Amino acid sequence: MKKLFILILLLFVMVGCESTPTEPIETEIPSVPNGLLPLSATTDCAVPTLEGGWVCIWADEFDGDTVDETKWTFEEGGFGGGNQEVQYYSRNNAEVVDSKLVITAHKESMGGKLYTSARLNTKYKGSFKYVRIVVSAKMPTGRGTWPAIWMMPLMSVYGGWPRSGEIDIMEYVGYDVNRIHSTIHTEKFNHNLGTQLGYSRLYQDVETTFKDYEMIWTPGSIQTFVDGDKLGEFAYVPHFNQDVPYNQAFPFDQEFFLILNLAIGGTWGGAQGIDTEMFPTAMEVDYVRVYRQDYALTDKEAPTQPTNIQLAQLKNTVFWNKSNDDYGVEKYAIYLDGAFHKYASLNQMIFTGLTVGNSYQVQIQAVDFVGRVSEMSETLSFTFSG
Ligand SMILES: [Ca+2]
Ligand SMILES: [Ca+2]
Repeated sequence: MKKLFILILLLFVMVGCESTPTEPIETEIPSVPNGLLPLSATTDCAVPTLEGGWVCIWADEFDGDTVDETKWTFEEGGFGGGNQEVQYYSRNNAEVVDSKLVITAHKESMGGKLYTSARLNTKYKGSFKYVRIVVSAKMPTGRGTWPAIWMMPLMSVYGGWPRSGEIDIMEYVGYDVNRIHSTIHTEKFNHNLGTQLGYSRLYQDVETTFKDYEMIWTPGSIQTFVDGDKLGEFAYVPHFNQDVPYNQAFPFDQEFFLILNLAIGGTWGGAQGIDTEMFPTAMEVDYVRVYRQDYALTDKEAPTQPTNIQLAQLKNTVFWNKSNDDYGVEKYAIYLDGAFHKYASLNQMIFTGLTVGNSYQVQIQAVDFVGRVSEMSETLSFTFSG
């Protein structure tokens, strides 16, 4: 009896011990030069992290009963998307069914148009820069369809289309079955000039199976993928763009928002007419996930020294070889005569407002996302010409 009592007492003591507050487990918060903290994944993303330090910061799994208007805005009307498209966009053409966004085009008259469809964007609700976006989607069927997963600039700081850029992660025209396109438009490279930069490739079963349409966007680089297979790669190369400010070639250093739509007809989608028998036809989207690199946890090394700093064809402009870094160079610090002057987001700098005829000693230092800096570059002597 006494033994049993002792045993029970011991059990109580042990349980008591376990429930006593203990020291919190030490989680090591990395100390980085610019004080950046680790990211927390958004709770509504089914895949909160991806290998390589990517953390989901925005997502829609389309698990509700309706389109979540805290994340999406409907663009409604018969404006034709700037491409003479023939649909009228209505919110009635988008619904959430079985954890998927379904955008359906119908043959029905509305607002002077013969067809209806839907277009949604994340403007002011989700804007992103230097992210990885994964969209699982299934293309509609039919000649005359033109669905897209694409991005437009939030603030258009370099001016109206195409000066502030457009990123077409994925475009599809129904008359060219199974061919996926990926394109960027900028002031120097756009479809009005016939100079847009694009890639396209044939895939299989894009109208019957869901595929991951993906973009990885880092400073000076945009890559696109279909089910992990690289489709497009766009990079800023200052040597080949010496004649223009970097933003005319590559304005992708600003925030962009996402757009999902299914256009009917238009300059491209309607190039081979519209099959009036195909309706209704739908693009389905299973999820949209946006990831950002968790630099605070992943980045361990300083960037390499910028090299080969030289004068560009464009006056008062210098460019240099891009620095390498374990997780990317966020910006370059430009020094004149040993004093900090300005940051440049890519490896080109146009000087303004200096003293005409004065010579300056230019040096460049690369800065990564956690604030680690490279060694200072060699010096370039440069005379400001006004
Ligand atoms: Ca889903
Ligand atoms: Ca680094």
